[in-house]
Amino acid sequence: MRRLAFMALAPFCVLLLQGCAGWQSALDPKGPAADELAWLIWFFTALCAVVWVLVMIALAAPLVMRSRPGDEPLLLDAGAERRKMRVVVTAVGLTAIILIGLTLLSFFANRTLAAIGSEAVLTIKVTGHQWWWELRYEDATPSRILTTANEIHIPAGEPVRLLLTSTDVIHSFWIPSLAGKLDLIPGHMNVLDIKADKPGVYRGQCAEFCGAQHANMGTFIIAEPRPKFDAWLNDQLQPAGAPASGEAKAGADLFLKRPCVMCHRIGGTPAGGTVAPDLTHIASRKTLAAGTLTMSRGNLAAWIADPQGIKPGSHMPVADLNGDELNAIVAYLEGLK
Ligand code: HEC
Ligand SMILES: [Cu+2]
Repeated sequence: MRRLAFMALAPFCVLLLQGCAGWQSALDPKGPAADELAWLIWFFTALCAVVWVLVMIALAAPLVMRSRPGDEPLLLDAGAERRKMRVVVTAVGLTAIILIGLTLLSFFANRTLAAIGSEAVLTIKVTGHQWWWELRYEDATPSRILTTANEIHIPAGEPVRLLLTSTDVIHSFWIPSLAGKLDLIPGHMNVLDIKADKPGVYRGQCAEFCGAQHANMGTFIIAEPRPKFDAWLNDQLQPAGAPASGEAKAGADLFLKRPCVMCHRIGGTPAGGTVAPDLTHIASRKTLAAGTLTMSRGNLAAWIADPQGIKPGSHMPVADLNGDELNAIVAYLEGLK
């Protein structure tokens, strides 16, 4: 019987545990902030589980205890009353101690989190938009300030400071494998320090309902070894490459003639819009529209042809392009590595 129950439950346990792993899980920590939080989660859960079991036993005990013959329920026994009183006082005292203890643990965990960014090597301003992430890599030299979107590259093993704000509604930045969540609030700057112990890709998600496409507001942290990160940053700081073919050249001209140019920036061209993702190196990103589509020629075309079908309500209008025009624009953007 027991074996049968085990066999029936095993698949669920495996599923449950699998749900705890992966590139977007607070229970699969990949950095010091997430480590601290995962430890808190497990400790709180274990302690509260023990308390819950004890309370359930205390509740069930009187139900199963038989009254002895000769017991007089209405007769007061001063000794027994005192004993019961002592049990209640002890339980209240223990509850207070546990609550204060857990509060202290949270307090010290917060101090650990705050200490991570004290030696931050890099500051990235993250601005939430409905429904994508604008990123600005700060630098004292203006020519080395990088603007990009949705995909956050960081050097692995080094603390990074994120400054979080928003232009429209409240969003929440959450990369569960690396840190806790923190709100992006219009007109206000929040500070979140993160560090990835090892190179890897960690998925994040807007964690505050921010409108129709809230669920399609993903982001990725790509932690790389220092030399690879530096190379990436240098590549990204370059202006967009010149169109490589006649078709791409036609696409570049079209891009500048169409409304695209009002919203999007492409470095090194007159396109200077700032209300939509910077497209200077769009083809170097792994996804489109904040994790909604994977990057490919087909998906680029699909997105430009019908952004409202793919992400209804998003702030990119459907452009009036014929097949050749669409192909030309895609050929151009596809070359912006
Ligand atoms: C009114 C402003 C606006 C116009 C005009 C516009 N876009 Fe966009 N575009 C956006 C916004 C906003 C997003 C982000 C949508 C999202 O992810 O929710 C976007 C996203 C994109 C993306 C994906 C970017 C990324 O980082 O994933 C591409 C590619 C793109 N637009 C190309 C174009 C092209 C080509 C045109 C012209 C035919 C165009 N856009 C016209 C606002 C605009
Ligand atoms: Cu959001």
